[in-house]
Amino acid sequence: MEVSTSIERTQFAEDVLRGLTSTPKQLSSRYFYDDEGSRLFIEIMGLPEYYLTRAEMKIFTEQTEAIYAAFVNGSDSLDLIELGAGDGTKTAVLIEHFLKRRLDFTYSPTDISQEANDALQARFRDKFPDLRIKPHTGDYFKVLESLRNGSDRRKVLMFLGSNIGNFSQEKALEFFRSIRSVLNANDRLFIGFDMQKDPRVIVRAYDDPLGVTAAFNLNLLRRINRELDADFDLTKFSHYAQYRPLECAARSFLISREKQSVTIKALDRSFDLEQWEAIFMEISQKYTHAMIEELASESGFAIETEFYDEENFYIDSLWRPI
Ligand code: AVJ
Repeated sequence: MEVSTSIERTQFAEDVLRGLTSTPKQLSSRYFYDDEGSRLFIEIMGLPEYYLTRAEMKIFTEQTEAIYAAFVNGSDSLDLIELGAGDGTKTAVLIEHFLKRRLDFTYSPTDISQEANDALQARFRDKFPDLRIKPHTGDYFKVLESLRNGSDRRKVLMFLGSNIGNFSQEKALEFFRSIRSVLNANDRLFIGFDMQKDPRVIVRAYDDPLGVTAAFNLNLLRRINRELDADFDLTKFSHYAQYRPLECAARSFLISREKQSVTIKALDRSFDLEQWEAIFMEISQKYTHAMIEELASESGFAIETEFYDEENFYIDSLWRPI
């Protein structure tokens, strides 16, 4: 059971207040991942329409040695740090290979969820008894600060799963710049990007016929009901996903099917929704190669090596500080 601290809950309440008093109304996808949300996301990763996980997994299983070689690149040891590790399935493929190669390395999964970190650690201890694992729990930015050290042991930071897609372009740039500020010249950043493709393929991935993605979005309303003592009636909302090819952006919304008022007791107020009013829930940015190059150069990196899947659906890109 996830127990959030009162500081986290206050932050959540503040963000919900800010979002529901904004025009247009919005809620942040960073709050999707309570226990039920994390479970639903695992279910999404197994859906045939959600190609992202499979594409990245294929890159990891089919190009393991090339990824290993690019990470090591002459170093005799490294610290592998994963931001937002989740269930670590993809990383397990790399770790298994690194151990087989007898590389001297540590693995530091970092996640905002203590529960996710504990579960990952238990599973990896079991699966890889020789692995040196040092999990960090907390916000990405706090974890980054703890990485600022003078050690010249090579650090490879991984940010997989196209998690970067949930950031606006501006936030993504800010994030990469703050990573850049804690890296040494010999360190590397390894990022998973979901590429621009047939818009229909993208829309299907975010609007699956079983409605798992709809449930994943609606679950945030349930979380607000539970944690902030609200009365959202989930049956009065429907999930809507779209893709805008000119911006390469997939967005999802919850649409109020009727005119209604919702009360959030923890905020001591009510919010009115018009019939068909949309609450903006999530951006899942897709990328062109030019966008990736621009992000890298604007944040002080150069692209060193890239790993594509065979459909060119997805890229794992290795960046070097410049
Ligand atoms: C975890 C952010 C990569 O945007 O594709 C999946 C979350 N949202 N289905 C994504 C998500 C709807 C996912 N990321």
